[in-house]
This record gives sequence, C-alpha cells and structure tokens, in this order.
Amino acid sequence: MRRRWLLVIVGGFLLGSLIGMAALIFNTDMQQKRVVTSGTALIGGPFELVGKDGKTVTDQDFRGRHMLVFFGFTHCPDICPAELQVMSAALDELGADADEVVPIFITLDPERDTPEAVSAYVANFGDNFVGLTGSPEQIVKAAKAYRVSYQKFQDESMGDNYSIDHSALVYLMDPDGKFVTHIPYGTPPDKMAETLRRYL
Ligand SMILES: [Cu+2]
Repeated sequence: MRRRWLLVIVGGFLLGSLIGMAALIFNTDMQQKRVVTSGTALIGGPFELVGKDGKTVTDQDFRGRHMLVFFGFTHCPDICPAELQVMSAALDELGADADEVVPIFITLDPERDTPEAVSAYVANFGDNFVGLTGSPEQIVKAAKAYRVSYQKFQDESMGDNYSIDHSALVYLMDPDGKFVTHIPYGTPPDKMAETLRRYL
C-alpha cells in the first residue's frame, strides 16, 4: 500500500517535470521565432537614393550580393570614421569572399553631403565602398526603413555648424535584400569578419 503511494508520487513528479520541460522548450522556440520574424519584417526594404555622379541607386542594384549598410554623415568626428574603418578591416580579413559583400554608407546629412562629397569620403575606406545621399525625403525614408534614429543638434560653440547624433548599427542584408543580422558599434574587425563569414 505504501509502495503504491510512493509510485503515484514519483510518477506524478516525473510527469510534472516532463510537462514543465516541454513548456519551457516550446516557449523558447516561440520566442526565437518571434525575434527572427520581427527582425526580417521590420528592418530594411526598398530604397531609392543618389550615388556617384548624381545617378539614382536603388536596393535592386545590389541583388545577388550581400549589403553591409551603415548610416552616418561625413562631418562626423569619431563614430562614422571609426566604424567605416572597422568595416574596411573586416572585409580585408575576408579576402576573396569580400567580393560577395557591398559596403554601403548612407548619409543622414543630405544638406551637406552631396554625391561628390559622399563618394570622396567613402573612397578613404576602400574602392569597393558605395556612398549614397539623396533628397531629404529619400534619406528620411531610407533611415526609417532601417530604423535608424538620428537628430541634428547645434550649440553656441558650433556657430553655423551642426552635428548629428545617430544610432550606429551595421546591417547585413542577404542577396535578396532581406535583413540577416546587425553588428553593434564597437565590434572589433575580426569579430565582424567572423559574423560575415557565418552568413556568406
Ligand atoms: Cu557618425
């Protein structure tokens, strides 16, 4: 009699654990799916901008290759040059595989960053870099698509000058233009190269 009770208790405990574990696995699975789905749905999308020599450039022009996208402005004192340098070094580490990746810099400062200015700026980081600008409306649209937050600011010390605070994620898009992952600012070049290699 006592033994039967023991069986019921142990059996109940085991069953409870199994249900608990199943719930945990199911739940984690759901959460992962949700993250992946929302990332794909919310970041990126079509853009129409202006490239070298004033030519219209759209996301379609890069189909078949991965896009490595970063938003900033050429007057940026620190974050942009540092991050573009990291992108450049990471692509160097990839060797021949870097041909599958187009590094793209999109300005958040269309007033000052003309097509000539952006093209000349990105050339400092490599011949393969594409610099894009556009009308203020085109830039707002592209930044919104990539969920980039930015804000112009000015203080007395700057005179007529201004700066732009901006988020600083690097976005990796697949050959169909879909979001793959983002790489946070401050990631060292070898880590960025490692991430790229994983998805190429
Ligand atoms: Cu910047």
